[in-house]
Amino acid sequence: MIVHILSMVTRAFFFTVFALSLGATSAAAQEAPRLSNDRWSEDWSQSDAPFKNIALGPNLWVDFGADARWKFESATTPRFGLTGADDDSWLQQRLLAHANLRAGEHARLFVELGAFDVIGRDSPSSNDDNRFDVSQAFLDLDGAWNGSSARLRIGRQELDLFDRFLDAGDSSNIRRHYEGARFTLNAGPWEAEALSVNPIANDTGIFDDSVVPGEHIYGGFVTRSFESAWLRALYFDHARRSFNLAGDTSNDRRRTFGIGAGAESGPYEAEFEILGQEGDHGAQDVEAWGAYAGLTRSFADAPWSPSVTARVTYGSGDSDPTDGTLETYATPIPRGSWFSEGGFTSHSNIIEAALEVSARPHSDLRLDAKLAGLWRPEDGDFVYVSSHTALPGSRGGDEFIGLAPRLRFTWNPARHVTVRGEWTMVAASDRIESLGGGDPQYVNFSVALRY
Ligand SMILES: [Ca+2]
Ligand SMILES: [Ca+2]
Repeated sequence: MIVHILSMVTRAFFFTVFALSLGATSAAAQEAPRLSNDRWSEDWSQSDAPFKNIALGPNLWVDFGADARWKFESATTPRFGLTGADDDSWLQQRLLAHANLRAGEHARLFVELGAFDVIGRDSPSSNDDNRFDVSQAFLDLDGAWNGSSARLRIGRQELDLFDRFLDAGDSSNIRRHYEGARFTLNAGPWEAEALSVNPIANDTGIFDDSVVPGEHIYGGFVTRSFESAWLRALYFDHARRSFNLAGDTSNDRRRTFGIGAGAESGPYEAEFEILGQEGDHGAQDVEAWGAYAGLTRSFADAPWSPSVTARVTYGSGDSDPTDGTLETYATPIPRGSWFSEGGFTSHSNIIEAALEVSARPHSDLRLDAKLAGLWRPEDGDFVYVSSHTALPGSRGGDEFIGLAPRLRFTWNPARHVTVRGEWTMVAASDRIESLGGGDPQYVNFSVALRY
């Protein structure tokens, strides 16, 4: 433990000295892009900031960059107190450094290395610790013609595709990584994407991460944009080995078909999505579906420019465990933080009906408050938490799970600094209490530096 803390502190010290020395010299940066979670997407080609846009040859440039995040998390009555997990608090440290080598307009190599530590956590997660490893290492080949463009990306990479699934897992200390190929095409109002990837299993040693055996995702989507609307069709095939769902651990292979649409009109913005799943879970057939609908009203001229969103998120549950058909929805790579970072709610067997208010008291500060009601569509199926973890004994009884408030803030006191916090809980239903459970509560606070 002491050695672990010393090693973590030493790394943090050298990293901070490095970051501060860069920050001190970067005031004169010109044409610097917005710093993004997707560091590869930043265009530094017009910048004279230190360590960016360094010419190596007549047609060769390199950008260097780094990220650090320290995040405190605390969980009280985790998983409704029904899985034997005790109250827990811990500190995460994420250190990343990347090089972006650009060869002309048509090729680039992006390599990102990371070191990750968590201290003080009693029940560690597989996304906590990694002494040193390759987070991303990919080659991009780009082409452009008549206003259209195409990109082939090959290698280890992150995916952050949709609001509710295939997300990068940024709330965890270590993000999700994949190995494979991804092809993106932009042509006028059309965007199309096809990918075939294997998820990477995080291993705590140095340069020892490798693909998850038996897990594979392939598929893609097509989006058509209109003047103030968009329409999308998607298809993904996801295979998982020994996947535990609805009380049965089996190989799971499910194909997800979906359509989504969004539109804006004046201060209103609407979005919907519907997804069907079919495939196999062991000896059972999979027949499941998920859906989302949301409507936002913005008040751009009012103080703090607030907006109000009403939304419903749905994931089907299994009505009968003995009928040979598994109806529990299990989205490919779910974005847990869609509900909250507390992990109280999963996309499986869920109806979340929520009202959210967002406001910007200042251009650098965003506040969000959400109140959600949580129900199960099928009382014959479990209550699920985290990704797809079933709460023991939760089959049967009332559908209502509880009321979940959430408060969040995001503050950018400087261009290179992001401070975030979240508090959330569930006022658990009588049904949860009758099982011996209670009200789970979660809070986090993080400071992130980026160069
Ligand atoms: Ca490793
Ligand atoms: Ca069934």
